[in-house]
Amino acid sequence: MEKQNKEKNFFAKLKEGLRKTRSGITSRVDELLKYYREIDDDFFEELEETLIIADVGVQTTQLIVEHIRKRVKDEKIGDVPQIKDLLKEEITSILEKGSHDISLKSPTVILVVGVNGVGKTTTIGKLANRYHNEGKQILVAAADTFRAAAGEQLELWCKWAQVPVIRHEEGADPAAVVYDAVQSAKSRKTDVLLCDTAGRLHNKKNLMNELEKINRIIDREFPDAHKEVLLVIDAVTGQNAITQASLFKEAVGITGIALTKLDGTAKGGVVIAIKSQLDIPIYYVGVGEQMDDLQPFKAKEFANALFGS
Ligand SMILES: Nc1nc2c(ncn2[C@@H]2O[C@H](COP(=O)(O)OP(=O)(O)O)[C@@H](O)[C@H]2O)c(=O)[nH]1
Ligand SMILES: [Mg+2]
Repeated sequence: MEKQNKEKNFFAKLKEGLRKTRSGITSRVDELLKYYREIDDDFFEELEETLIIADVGVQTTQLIVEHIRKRVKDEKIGDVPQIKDLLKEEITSILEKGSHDISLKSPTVILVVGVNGVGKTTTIGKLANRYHNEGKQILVAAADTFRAAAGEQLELWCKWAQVPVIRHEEGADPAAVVYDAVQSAKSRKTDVLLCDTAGRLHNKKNLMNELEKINRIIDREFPDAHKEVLLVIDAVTGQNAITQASLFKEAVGITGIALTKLDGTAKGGVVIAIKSQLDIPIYYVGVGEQMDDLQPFKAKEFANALFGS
């Protein structure tokens, strides 16, 4: 019963987090369905426009609309409201394709990367709390040593989550922090080591070199650990997120994505673009600034929250 309540709250929260996107996509689709008497070219054009405005991306929108057009023709669909079901099915199938959960077999190292301000530190705090509550031994490495404030912010989150942090002085070598954290994780029998990193993109080459070095240290010093590289992207940045992902993918090989700030945008359609254009699973979505505002991404649930069911 309690589990059921929790799941219900989860879904309500996701739905609330998607409020702006719902009014961007769903309300506009509903208007279209009311306005049009038949499914013609104008209808499809407006449907396309609606999806592009919600940041589903031109390429992905065309793919979706093409599929719907084909199904309308093949299945002789003439009933306008039925389009909503088709749309939901198409979106669900894109979101479901190749998706899987993060693997947390013990020990696991999660290297968290992404540009400045996307929500890396916040996401680590939320994850540390979630995994700690699941009974796992957690350790966090404060490898964003660029500003002292970054380490302080992380320490605060970890205090709330009641998990230990390895932290060096401001300006220290981030790879040395990770090195220390790995040794400590091995001796403490940590289940999950979460590594925060800096994201200063104005010095792209240095940042990528730094991340590659950290990545190598983890591989060399902790070969028995399962490794995940979690790319954090901010839904508000829209299509730019796709460019960021390609950049990080090349440098450190992303295994999964956490998409934050879905609550802050009407352009949450970017989830669909990301899933369709990058062959990377989405592990988590962020729908607010509080500790429990990070949810595992579930394709069906997400589509339901988007289209209301
Ligand atoms: N509304 C909202 N804000 C978020 C979310 N995730 C992070 N933030 C905010 O984004 C800002 C930057 O986060 P931070 O973790 O410092 O980013 P970092 O530079 O990547 O480490 C902070 O003000 C966070 O509270 C989210 O899912 N929703
Ligand atoms: Mg940070």
